[in-house]
Amino acid sequence: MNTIQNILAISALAMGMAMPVSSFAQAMMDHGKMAMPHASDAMTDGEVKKIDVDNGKVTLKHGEIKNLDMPGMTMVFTVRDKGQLAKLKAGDKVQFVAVQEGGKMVVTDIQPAR
Ligand SMILES: [Cu+2]
Repeated sequence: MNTIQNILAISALAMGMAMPVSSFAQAMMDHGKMAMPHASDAMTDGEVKKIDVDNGKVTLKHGEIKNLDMPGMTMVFTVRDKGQLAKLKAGDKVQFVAVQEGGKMVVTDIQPAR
């Protein structure tokens, strides 16, 4: 092994030892951020305008959705669990949680307002 190869081998070894630790720490932090439920995932108030059980869609007139940075409006959401629509009807006041998923707005939970 000549000197150049030696230096390359040593620096590769040094980088190999240093890199995984920092990227592991970074991955842990990112993962923690993603997995932790946000305090801002609180439920949003809304009113049911229209329900499409077959397609799992609901039209909601909603208040400000803080976690999506969205002002109040009337819009269509996809509901993750279609079964949750069975107990709702147009005119019902609801509380719901919406997230952005693959460019779509998805309601992950929807309950009659108390
Ligand atoms: Cu909206």
